Amino acid sequence: MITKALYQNYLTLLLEGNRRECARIVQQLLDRDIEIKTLYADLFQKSLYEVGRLWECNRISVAKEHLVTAITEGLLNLVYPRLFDRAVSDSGNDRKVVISCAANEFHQVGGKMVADIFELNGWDSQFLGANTPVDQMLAHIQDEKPDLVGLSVSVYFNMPALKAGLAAIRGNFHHLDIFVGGQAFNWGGTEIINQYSGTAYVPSLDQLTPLIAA
Ligand code: B12
Repeated sequence: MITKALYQNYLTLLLEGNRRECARIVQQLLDRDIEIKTLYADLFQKSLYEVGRLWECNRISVAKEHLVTAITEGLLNLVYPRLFDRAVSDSGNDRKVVISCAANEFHQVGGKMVADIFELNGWDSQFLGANTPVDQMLAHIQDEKPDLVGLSVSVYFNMPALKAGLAAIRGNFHHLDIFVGGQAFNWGGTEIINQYSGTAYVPSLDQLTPLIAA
């Protein structure tokens, strides 16, 4: 549903900082009932990865990268009516998931997308955002008693922070299922997951399905 031409047009507008036109494109896709996972992966994620590549080879500034991210975070909110419509029509499943970035992890878009996909499928999903200190996350889990906890890590140097988070959750909540994801795993780290029982690595939105259905 997202053609090459549409993607290229969107990317150009995004890099120009034209959020009005970007919003128009996204709204049109939503009006045509695009699958949310497709919108997230094939438009938002794909364009942000490209922006990261352009930034890495010095073809765009840090300021532009920030602008693009801020626009994308705004566009995610256009999905809200559909998110809660679906969640309400599914009348909820009484299951709760808490999703957070690891401590010191500032990349929050991916984790938010994951939270949205759970919400869309009738879960009560709580996204704690970037850089959540471990003690605060533990207190939140204690208060909310979720069925599942997800942790996001994008930069490889935050793997020790992820490990600390996993150790703390497992140490305090022995039977709580945990799932992790994010680009840091492109550089390794699955051996860390194997040290904590009941913990799974989920590489993409598509592969969330078994967890959502469980
Ligand atoms: C925007 C951005 C930032 C913003 C983030 C702001 C925000 N509000 O999120 C800011 C400016 C803070 C930032 C900072 C940095 N960044 Co940056 N950033 C990016 C950029 C351009 C986009 C990130 C993004 O939103 N991607 C889109 C989302 C949708 O993709 P995603 O995160 O992969 O999520 C998907 C999956 O991974 C998965 N997933 C993600 N989380 C989870 C969690 C669970 C539980 C599950 C199941 C799945 C899952 O599902 C998502 C949907 O499919 C990327 C480029 C890129 N390739 O992504 C670089 C990138 C991630 N950044 C990078 C770097 C190096 C940095 C800095 C170190 C730069 C610096 N020198 O300061 C800092 C680190 C800050 C920190 N401590 O975290 C590198 C990381 C490379 C590496 N080797 O680790 C990248 C890849 C850029 C590059 N090409 O080099 N960055």
